[in-house]
Amino acid sequence: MFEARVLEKLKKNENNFISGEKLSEDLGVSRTSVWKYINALKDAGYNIESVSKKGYRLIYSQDLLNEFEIGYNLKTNILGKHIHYMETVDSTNIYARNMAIDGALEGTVVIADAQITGRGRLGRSWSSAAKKGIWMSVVLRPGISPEEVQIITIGASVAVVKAIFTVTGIRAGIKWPNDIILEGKKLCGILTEMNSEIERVNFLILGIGINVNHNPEDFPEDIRSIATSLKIFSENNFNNNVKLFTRSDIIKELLFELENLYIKINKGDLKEIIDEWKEYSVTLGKHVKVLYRSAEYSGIAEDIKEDGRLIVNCEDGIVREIFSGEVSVRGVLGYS
Ligand code: BT5
Repeated sequence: MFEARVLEKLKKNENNFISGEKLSEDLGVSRTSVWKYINALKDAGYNIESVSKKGYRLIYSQDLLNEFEIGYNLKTNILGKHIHYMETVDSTNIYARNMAIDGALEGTVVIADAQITGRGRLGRSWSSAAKKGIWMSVVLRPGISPEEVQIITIGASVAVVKAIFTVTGIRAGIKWPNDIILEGKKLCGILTEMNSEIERVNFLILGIGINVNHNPEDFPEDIRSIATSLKIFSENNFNNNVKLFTRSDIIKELLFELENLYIKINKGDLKEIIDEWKEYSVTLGKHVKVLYRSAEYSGIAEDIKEDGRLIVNCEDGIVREIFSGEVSVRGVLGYS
């Protein structure tokens, strides 16, 4: 049995011993129960030392993911108040959608250590290696119309970049509409799926995949040259023995940033989101190639509108407004 109260006591005393007697007194349970709880925590992956006459101590347990780790010191009021963690799932987006249909509260977070059939946009797949990344979906019920949904993806990409910077000091860029990139390679993808009526959004599933602790060989061969992780970037740039990043720290900061975003969207404060997006954009001002159905245009990406449309001044003299989902954009020189 996973007992959060025991874990909390051990965490507050991390690296110091706390006696079984004190734990049993503080928690009002028997010494045998304490012993069982400790064993359950060890089974869940925590590194706990037990020494007779001294008691138990938690030794730094690297990058464990579970409801407790995400909920501990979480700074949000709406997002992440309900967390559903699984070791493995087909896709967190599918799971979250089913929970939302069954009435899951807004802000419910579904997260897994591994996805078997992680999904990208337009039927593409998302590689989700076990324990290497953040594979997470959030149930949202915003008061917006279906045409406005694009702003959620735009804003979420800003939230991802800010959260990664706060926790790791690494500054990623945003490639329109929803790719987060580092050194021209994809670090994170966002998939927003909607359940709506004609004028009203019932709920949104905001799915976010971030590559965190991958080594190059953790990616399938066909995407190894276009994908990167925070660990790969750090090894390339800081030239040291990079420790693993703690995914729960990034998740907590991300939920905090997403909540700020969500509050702005519900207030209709879209300009600020777009301005921040522009600050992190690696697309604006670049020569891009737009593939739309069977046609192809080249031009300069000049601006982004409040509804998320990209304005491209094309070489044939026409200024086109591009919606995501209709096109894919690639810099003519390389991926970014
Ligand atoms: C995306 O699609 O970028 C959206 C990815 C969303 C993934 C999250 S994980 C949690 C949630 N649950 C899900 O099932 N999905 C969401 P798109 O723009 O279509 O990009 C997909 C393309 O990116 C693939 O065709 C590959 O080329 C590439 N790709 C696949 N896995 C990748 C990875 N781990 N890192 C970088 N690139 C990847």
